[in-house]
Amino acid sequence: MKLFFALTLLLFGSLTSASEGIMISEESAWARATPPGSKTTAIYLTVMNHSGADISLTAATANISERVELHTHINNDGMMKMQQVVSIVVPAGGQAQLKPHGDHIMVFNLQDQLKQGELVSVELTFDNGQTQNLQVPVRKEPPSANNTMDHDGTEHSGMKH
Ligand SMILES: [Cu+2]
Repeated sequence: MKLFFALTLLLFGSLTSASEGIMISEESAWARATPPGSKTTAIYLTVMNHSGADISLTAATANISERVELHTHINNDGMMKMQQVVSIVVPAGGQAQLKPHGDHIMVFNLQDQLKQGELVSVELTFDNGQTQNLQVPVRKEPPSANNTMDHDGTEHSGMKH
């Protein structure tokens, strides 16, 4: 029984490392700084899939709240609205960009204000069995000036859920 378990681990380990699968672009990751009193924020990052099969992000946790959800935006009669989703697909050989006005990791019930320069510990779980841990810096704006920026820093603060 012990041997079988060890063997399974070995097999699984070699399989996942051989296929590489998911990689997070760490420089793309950021959590939005919050104004005082705000209970929600969002985390954005780019996920790359180096495997030949679609992989889905199925869960996210963060050390700043018990309640973290995967969200997207939908266009509802010209109004952009946030909506919870069960997973976010990262296409085979492609990437998923979590960014403002698109898919994002939503954080509720914030206890403390998030300030620029702080770090959030995030764990992502994927349906291929991979988990990824990363430290996400808190920022007021996206890390790259090349992003399609609209300087909408209030995206989540006025949202109703
Ligand atoms: Cu949201």
